[in-house]
Amino acid sequence: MSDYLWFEGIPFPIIEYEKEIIEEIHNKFVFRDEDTVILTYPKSGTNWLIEIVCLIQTKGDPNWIQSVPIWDRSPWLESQGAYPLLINKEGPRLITSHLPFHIFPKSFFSSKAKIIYVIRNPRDVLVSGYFFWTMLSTLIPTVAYGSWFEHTRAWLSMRERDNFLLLSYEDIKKDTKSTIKKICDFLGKKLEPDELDMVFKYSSFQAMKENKMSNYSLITEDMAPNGLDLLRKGTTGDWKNHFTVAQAEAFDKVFQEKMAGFPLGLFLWE
Ligand code: PPS
Repeated sequence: MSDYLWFEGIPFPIIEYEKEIIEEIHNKFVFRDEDTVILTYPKSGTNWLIEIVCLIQTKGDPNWIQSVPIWDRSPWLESQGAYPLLINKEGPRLITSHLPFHIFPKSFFSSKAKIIYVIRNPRDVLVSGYFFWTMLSTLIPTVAYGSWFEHTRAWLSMRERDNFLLLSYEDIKKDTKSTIKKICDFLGKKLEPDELDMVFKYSSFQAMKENKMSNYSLITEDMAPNGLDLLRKGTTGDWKNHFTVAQAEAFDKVFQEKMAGFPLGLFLWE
């Protein structure tokens, strides 16, 4: 377990994270009402959402997403570098986080800051994470950020709040334009039809794969000696190519146990 930093029962990858910072964020980070947070369990479509929200902010103009790295446009709250950057940033902030509910900054719960929480079929999360984590130079033996079930159950308890928008990777994939409109409504933004087309175009899988500011090709060799393929496949249901029948059955059983009590309509994936 030496490749992890453990905090409040949650493992964090050792690179980029420090216990003191996570603790300070939890207790002292002050949310502002105009902040927007993209919150996910890893591998659920975080970067896709960041790209969409950035493009909504620029009304489809790709200049910003093509000139500034994605992690500077929407800094990762819990990472070492982001924290000083965020507290000194003026105006509305776009913030990314994978933090579980119980470690999230306390100030959020008394603010009007907005959260967009994206869920994805945990079977696909597992497959996506498997391919991604094995490309990092530190071998990661367990799941960073703890259990998908705990993360999802706790954050879903917020789903009726006005400042919380729940989306699923599968819905975004099925009808991207409707989802973009939904995000605009939530953020109080309005796009003309041609602006919406541009947001759609520049946030597509192919456009992101080719955008070096968003495809993680800027990540240094010491962290990922063979490069990182963030935009791997971008599909739903890839787990069927990787799970055995026995694994799929075992997963179903655990899913039913862990997510008992939640309306099944929340989890409409294959
Ligand atoms: S991370 O490392 O946790 O921040 O990863 P995250 O961005 O959450 O998830 C990566 C997966 O999202 C897919 N992705 C996309 N799919 C469709 N369209 C677009 N534009 C897009 N951008 C990212 C990406 O391909 C990863 O999924 P897999 O299944 O591995 O391909």
